[in-house]
This record gives sequence, C-alpha cells and structure tokens, in this order.
Amino acid sequence: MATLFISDLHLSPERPDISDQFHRFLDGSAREAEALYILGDLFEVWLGDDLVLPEYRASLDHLRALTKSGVPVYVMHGNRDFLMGEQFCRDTGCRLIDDPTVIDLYGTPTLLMHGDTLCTDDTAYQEFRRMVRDPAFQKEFLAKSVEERIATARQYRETSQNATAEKSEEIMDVNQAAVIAAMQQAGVTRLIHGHTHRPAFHQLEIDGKPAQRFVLGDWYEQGSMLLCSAEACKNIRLPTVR
Ligand code: LP5
Ligand code: MN
Repeated sequence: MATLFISDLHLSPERPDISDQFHRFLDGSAREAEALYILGDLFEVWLGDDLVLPEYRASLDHLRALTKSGVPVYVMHGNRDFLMGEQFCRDTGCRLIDDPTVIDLYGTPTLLMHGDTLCTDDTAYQEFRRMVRDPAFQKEFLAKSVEERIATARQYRETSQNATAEKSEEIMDVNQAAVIAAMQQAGVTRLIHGHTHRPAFHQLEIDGKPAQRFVLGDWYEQGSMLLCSAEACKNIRLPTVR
C-alpha cells in the first residue's frame, strides 16, 4: 500500500489535457492508494465555493468518485485556491487540512505544507499573503459580485506576474532557516511541500540528526506525484497520454 502526495496542478480550462490526466489518475492509480494528499494549488484560481467554473465540475465529480470508492482525500489550501471551503468538501468528500499539518507516515512523523510560508525572503509576497488570508478581508471579497471578484483576481494575477518577473530565483525559493525552524517546531525530520515547482529530494541535518525534504513537482507539462510506502518515498512523473 502507498500514500500519494500531489500539488500545484493549477487546473485550468486553458489546459484541458492536464485535467484529463488528473481524471485518469483519480480513476486509476489513486484508487489503489491508502490516502491521497493534495498539498495546495489544485486549481489555478478559486474565487469562492459559490463561483465554481463549469470546467471545474468534472474534476469535482472525479474527486467525489474517488472518495466514494473509499480512498480518503486530504486537501490543503495553496496560494491560488485558499478560498476552497465547506461546499467544496461536501461536493467532493475531500477533507481540508491545515497548513502546516503533521501526519504519521508509516511510523515517521511527517510535516506537510504548501510551501509558500517557507519563502520568507519574498517579503512582498508574505505581505500580500497576510492581506488575503485575513478572514475579514476574505469575507469582504466573498460578498462582492462575480464580476468584481473576477476583476480583482485578474488584477492580483497581473501584479503578481509583473512582480515575479522581477524577482530572482533565490528569493522565490524556500529559505533554509525557515525550513529548519518549521521542522524543529513540528518536531519532525521529514517535510513534504510544493509551491516552488522544483521537484527534488533534499537531505539536511537538524540538531545533528539526518532530515529529509521532499519537494513536489507541478502539473504544468505533465502529472507528478510523490509515492510513499513503508520503505521509501519517490517522486514519479506520470506518463502523458494524448
Ligand atoms: O502564483 P504564482 O506562482 O505566480 O506567484 C506566487 C505569488 N503570487 C501570488 C498571487 C496570485 O498569483 C494571485 C492570484 C490569486 C487569486 C486568489 C483568489 C482571489 C483573491 C481572494 C482575496 C481574498 O500568490 C508571488 C510569489 C511567487 O508565488 C513565488 O513564491 O512571488 O507573489 C507575488 O508576486 C506578490 C507580489 O510580490 C506582491 C503583490 C501585491 C499585490 C497588491 C494588490 C494589487 C492591487 C490590485 C488592486 C485590486
Ligand atoms: Mn503555490
């Protein structure tokens, strides 16, 4: 048996092939899993549970079919879809988990995060994050009309695209001290996260003990997952079928 971790699918009507691959994954290998964890940015953007794009419906249905088949699916918010809420859970049978969350992964306490909070050198982003994660700010946003929400999100995207084009790769990666602090605080020697779209396995040392950081890959070009069994965790690229 295995536990699967994915993140950063950025499902969007603009890339229907990726949605297809996700659906095949949910109907196929995910059915054999003990559990599936989606660690943020499942959707390119989520403007509220009451504003689901018609193109997203099929993905919700495939998720629902997986949870109905008995595979638990845990979903964490990313920096694009943090407005997913209770209705999303009712529609899919998925359970939302906090960022950060510690799970017992075959006997090894494992810290799960989206990864954006580890990018502490990106101070402009952290400031933006504080603003949009404020419950009062979100309540105000969700009270806006559909058109206003779409327009505001578009402005955020444009501002963000311009900002990221100016930032260095180092600034947009995790800060090593933040990684160590998060792992120490959680009392773990294993971390799994996404967000940076730099799939990798990093070995580090925390308080003299060997520790591991697994970074999940994005689904821009093709699917990607981390498969963990009692023996090991390995990053796997999912074959594209066109
Ligand atoms: O997403 P990605 O990978 O391209 O970039 C992220 C960071 N950017 C973001 C912003 C999102 O892309 C915007 C879309 C989110 C829609 C959310 C739902 C609707 C809003 C709900 C409100 C309650 O997350 C980017 C990081 C990068 O990752 C790497 O970590 O660098 O951060 C930025 O670029 C942020 C900028 O540095 C600062 C942006 C300030 C924006 C201020 C508001 C602009 C005024 C618009 C007027 C309404
Ligand atoms: Mn992200």
